[in-house]
Amino acid sequence: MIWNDEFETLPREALASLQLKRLQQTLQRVYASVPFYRESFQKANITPDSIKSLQDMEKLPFTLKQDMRENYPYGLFAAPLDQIVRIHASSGTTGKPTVVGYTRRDIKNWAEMMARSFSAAGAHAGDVIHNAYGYGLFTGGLGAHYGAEEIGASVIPMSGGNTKKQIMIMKDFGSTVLTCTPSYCLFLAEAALEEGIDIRDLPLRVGIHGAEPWSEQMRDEIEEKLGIKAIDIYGLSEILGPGVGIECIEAQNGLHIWEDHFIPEIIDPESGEVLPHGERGELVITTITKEGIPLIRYRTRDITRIIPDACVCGRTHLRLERMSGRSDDMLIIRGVNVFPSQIESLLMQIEGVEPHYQLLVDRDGNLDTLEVHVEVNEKMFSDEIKVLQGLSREIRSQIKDILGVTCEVRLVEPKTIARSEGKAQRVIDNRNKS
Ligand code: DLL
Repeated sequence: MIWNDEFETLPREALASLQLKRLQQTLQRVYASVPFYRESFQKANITPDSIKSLQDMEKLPFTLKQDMRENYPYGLFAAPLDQIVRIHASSGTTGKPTVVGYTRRDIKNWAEMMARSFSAAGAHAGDVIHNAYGYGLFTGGLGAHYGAEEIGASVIPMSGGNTKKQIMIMKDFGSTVLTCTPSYCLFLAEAALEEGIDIRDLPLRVGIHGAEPWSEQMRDEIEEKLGIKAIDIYGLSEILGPGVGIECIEAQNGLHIWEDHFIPEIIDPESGEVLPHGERGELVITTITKEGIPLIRYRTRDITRIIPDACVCGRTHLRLERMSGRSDDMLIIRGVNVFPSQIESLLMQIEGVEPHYQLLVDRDGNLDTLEVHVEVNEKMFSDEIKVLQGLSREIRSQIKDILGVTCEVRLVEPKTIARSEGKAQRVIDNRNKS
């Protein structure tokens, strides 16, 4: 179902003129109230009035995560604190977290975008939404919560953790929609089986998964193991939180990005040049309705492409292809660029392998080494050593043939790779540690 017919199916031309109007208002706002933007526009020799068309956007400087860190905590806010009603933060791997603030209207818009997202995934009033995204500074829990309430569903604010209880509640309360990271979803299914519960027998119908990269093969695995439709949802705290974009259940092919609130661009991450629709590169987003912390041409580091074709669902908003990784997650192993998602896709196509893996990168002298730890299923594990050796040789040679990098493969027992209640840690890179 389409939640907001008027805006979600706006003809492209009307959408573009709405975007331009809102972009110009946003530029005026940040120029007037955020010293960082006034300075960066001045350096680029522009004022908000220089932007007369959407094409002119290329003149605007990029905003980086680093800029948010340097203006920690409130330096990029475009509204005074007495108008900020919520603060979230994302913990980076290094240093201080990135802080974002929402005005009352921002929260309303976010709930609306999450309501659109739930509807696109096929959820509606009457659904019992089991929300296992973490509540707290992380945007996942509260972001999904407000959207679930907006559509009139009954939301269970589970948050992450306490897996046994999650399973009991899911069964007893008759949850029909599950929201959590894709890796935690598989963990839940596995833990349920240990309790003698097959999630396929429960009323659960849809899973809405995001916050970390996952592959089409992992989707198949989730849909098979839980007996549900698994929908990809994208977002990042700097821009909003969950609900920047989502797949529609009709196509399950590309994530509609809510273009009346955001302008997406794809750039070459090396040169910064804008790429035409269809080409893969780094996603850059400009917010055009946010008041608390509007961001101009924010470099997400996420790699995707714009799918320019119209979608069968009738929404006119552009679709982004499933994120294929982050430009800063790209591993360079002996000069070869490798995205963890490529290894995941490859592993998931091999019989006997479970969707739990970890990549260990290290250095031996001057040489990078890659070790792929991957779980095999019970059946495979009980097989003869010869069979296991054959399997590990097959994985090794596929990685070599397809990605061009030599690695060691270690097959490990089922359930030995650490499970996460939030984002899975797929890569351990020890190269920079002495
Ligand atoms: O992860 C917000 C969110 C919560 C999205 C719940 C979806 C569901 P951050 O913690 O700021 O925000 O992390 C944002 O996570 O830049 C991507 O690299 C990654 N990411 C988020 N969704 C997806 C996805 C939330 N569907 C960062 N596929 C982003 C791949 C994703 N990566």
